[in-house]
Amino acid sequence: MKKFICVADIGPLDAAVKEALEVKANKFGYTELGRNKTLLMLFFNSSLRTRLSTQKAAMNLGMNVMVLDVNQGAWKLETERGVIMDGDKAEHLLEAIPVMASYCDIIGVRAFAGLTDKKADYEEQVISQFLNYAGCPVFSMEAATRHPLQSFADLITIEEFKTVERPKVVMTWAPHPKALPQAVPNSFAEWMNATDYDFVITHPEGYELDPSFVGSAHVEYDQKKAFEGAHFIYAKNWSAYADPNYGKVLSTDKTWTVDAEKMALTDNAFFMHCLPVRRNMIVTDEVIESERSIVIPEAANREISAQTVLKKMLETL
Ligand code: AN0
Ligand code: CP
Repeated sequence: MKKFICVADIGPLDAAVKEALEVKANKFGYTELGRNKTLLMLFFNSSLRTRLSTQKAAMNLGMNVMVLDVNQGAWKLETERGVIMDGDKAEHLLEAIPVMASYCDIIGVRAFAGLTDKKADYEEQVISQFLNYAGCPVFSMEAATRHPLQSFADLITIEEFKTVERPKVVMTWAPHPKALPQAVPNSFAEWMNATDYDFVITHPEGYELDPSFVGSAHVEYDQKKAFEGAHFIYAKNWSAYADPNYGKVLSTDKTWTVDAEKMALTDNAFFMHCLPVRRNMIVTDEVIESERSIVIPEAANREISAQTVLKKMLETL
């Protein structure tokens, strides 16, 4: 595998999940694969899980790991071509990418949507430059429009916890004080649409996602109706996608917070969230602390999704 940006890059999902579960059962069975191979992880944005789980995954494979926080200790990088660089950015990505690639074998990049220029975000202006100029395998650690390592971990988690063949999975918008990207919900929708699950998205009016990600999902504006009979509730906030409100917070309506009363409408559903989560905005203390909350095993599976992706990349080096 030369790139991991979207669901299509991993191939058939049943085979990918099978491989992930094999990796999980035998994390240290592939330590020779990464010997003398170096992973560079590049962060334009903060991270807890992605940083630690991906580093751990690479170490499980015997790799060496370098982590660079752009904007903290490195030169600030210009990402747009043609800009007169008389501001605070000392270096251009077009030099930085081949230089960084010369020191490593695989590059992981985290570069969130800026949420001001929809076209630039949805063209994946930053990660596509890595794909074009790195000359080595590149994977997304959350780019402008998708977070595939998260969605892969989510899928593994659902496969582990499901008790019916085709579970009803409901992705619900929930309130948050700050504008967040659409990457996590886009990506979750993309992966769920690639399964045969019954997949439903619920959100207030104005929070419609890019139709190409919504795909064949059923959109239900009545959150309580959406929750009826659900086996998994996947909560997430996102900012508006539709013009003229792209990147804006349209509502912080706490009647959308996931609470015990709404969970009672489900078929004893598991509660999921990618984390970090703001308690009593997105979800109540009671629900996230309940025995049906699987946010911790979900986060633990980030190590497994990352190790599976790195393994597949190392196998093609
Ligand atoms: C980010 C987001 O919503 O895309 C990262 C989630 C994995 N969340 C925040 O910035 C709070
Ligand atoms: N879920 C996730 O990607 O978390 P971090 O932002 O902490 O990496």
